[in-house]
Amino acid sequence: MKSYYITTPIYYVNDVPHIGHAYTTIAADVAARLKRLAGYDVFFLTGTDEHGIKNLRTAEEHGVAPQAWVDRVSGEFRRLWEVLHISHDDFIRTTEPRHKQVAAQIFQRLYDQGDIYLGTYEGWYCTACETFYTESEFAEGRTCPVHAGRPLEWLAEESYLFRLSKYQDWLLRHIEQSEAAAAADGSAPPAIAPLSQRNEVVAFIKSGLRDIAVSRSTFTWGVPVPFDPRHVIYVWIDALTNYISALGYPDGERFQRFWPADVHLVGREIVRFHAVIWPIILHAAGIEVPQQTFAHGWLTFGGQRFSKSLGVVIDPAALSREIAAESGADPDVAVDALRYFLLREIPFGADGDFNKPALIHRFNADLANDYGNLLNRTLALVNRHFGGQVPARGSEEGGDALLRQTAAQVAGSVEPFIDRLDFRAALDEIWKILSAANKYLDEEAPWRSLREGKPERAGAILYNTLEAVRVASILLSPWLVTATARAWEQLGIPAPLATQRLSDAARWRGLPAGGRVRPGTPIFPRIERPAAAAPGRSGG
Ligand code: ME8
Repeated sequence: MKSYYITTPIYYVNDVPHIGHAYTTIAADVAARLKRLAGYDVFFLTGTDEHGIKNLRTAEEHGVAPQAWVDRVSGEFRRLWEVLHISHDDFIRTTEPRHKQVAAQIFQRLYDQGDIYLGTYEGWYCTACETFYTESEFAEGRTCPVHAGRPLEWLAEESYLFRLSKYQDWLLRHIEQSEAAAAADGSAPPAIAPLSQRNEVVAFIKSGLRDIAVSRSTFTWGVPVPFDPRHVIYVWIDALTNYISALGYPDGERFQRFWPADVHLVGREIVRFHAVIWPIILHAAGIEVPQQTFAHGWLTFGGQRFSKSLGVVIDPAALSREIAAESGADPDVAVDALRYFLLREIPFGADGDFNKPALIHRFNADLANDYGNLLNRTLALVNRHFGGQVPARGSEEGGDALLRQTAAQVAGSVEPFIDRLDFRAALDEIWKILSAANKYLDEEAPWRSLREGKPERAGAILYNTLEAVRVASILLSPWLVTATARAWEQLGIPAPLATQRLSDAARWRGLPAGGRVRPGTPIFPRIERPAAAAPGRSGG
């Protein structure tokens, strides 16, 4: 069985999660679920980044001991992931002993081989990013290039440094080789995607890598440097090792099974840490490097990046509750709508503005109409004219073959889009089935066959339409976790949706005839009210 290992960044616990964190985590979840559907042995990791000055300062501001603070906020992340139906296989926290031990071990190894040395480090630092910036990177007035308007702090302290510069040429070669392999074989991933981010990273490397500070000595909230307890490991070096500590590096069974990672999914502001520093650390330590870092764009609101540090936040759980209240949908179905919307509306990789009217439009047009109503009206006809039993398949005629071909073609084409993390194209593809099925039902018009005294043909048309819904439901299940399970119940298929694979979607006429359908209330009731302003926004 082939394995697939996908990660999200581990999030800082200086504050509760917002929709930006949900965006990455939902994307990773959809990819993980789709690869499970495709039959892969999947490991999906997320977690929290709990050390460093940023978390420490927030705990102090709240008058709480740092461990108590990070326990609390890390719990908020886990609770939100439950609400959003995130199916991670593990949740790693950098304050756990299993992690600290690996971070220290890697650090020791790099020191023993001479890649880490004692010096002093001076520079301008952004605490929100936990990063030093050089003059060429400053935004106006010596402010942070990521957190608009935030002043940088001058830091000068004794620090261990890592010989990043030594590995510059290796890294460029590695990136080029991965791209040559990808060009030769479409299924091999380039080391950095999308191309815009790759170009930015390569230009950065070519401008000359400098050795970086990898320890701090002015506070103690971190993993102690094993050979010099006056220092703690710099929070980014500590955090990056989560991707292997969670697998039980070096001897764990999971490490053997899942490393190297297939993809580290990150926001574009942290692509350099993942695509420059992390592969160099791994390579220096003699560990295989991940296949790919994929840096997606920023979710913005009125053009401003969602960010607690910037004071622009939406709580995804509150937003889902609001959608549920406005539509009358089940709260879990409202969560599905949010999962769907975020990955349908914005091309993954580009920045995109969050817009609630657009969400409502997608809810009504795509989910309530194209998917939900297709199921409702077909089941109503089956109920009325066939006593609630899935009619017989009949022989193929009229538009049947086209519908069958569309479904088969789509079922076979979704996975490669997910391998490229092109969620939008994957959904566009799946929508071909729903559009074809809606058109098919209208054009084949089973009510006409009934009037003409051809109930078998009417039954066959309804059968094929339900079959298209069956195929679409399997393919949509990574996005619409609850709604597809409801649709599945209504179709009355005995085998649970959770046991289905992509191969079941690819098999036309898999719906058992004669089964009893169970029409229920509409899964996605239309939202009739005009959209209110987006919730949870605190000053800008
Ligand atoms: O950077 N749009 O943690 P963090 C899109 N602890 N994605 C967003 C977003 C937005 N407006 N806001 C946040 C850290 N994200 C480090 C990571 S990994 C070894 C250490 C998502 O809490 C996106 O994935 O600041 C971004 O990279 C991440 O949250 C930053 O989370």
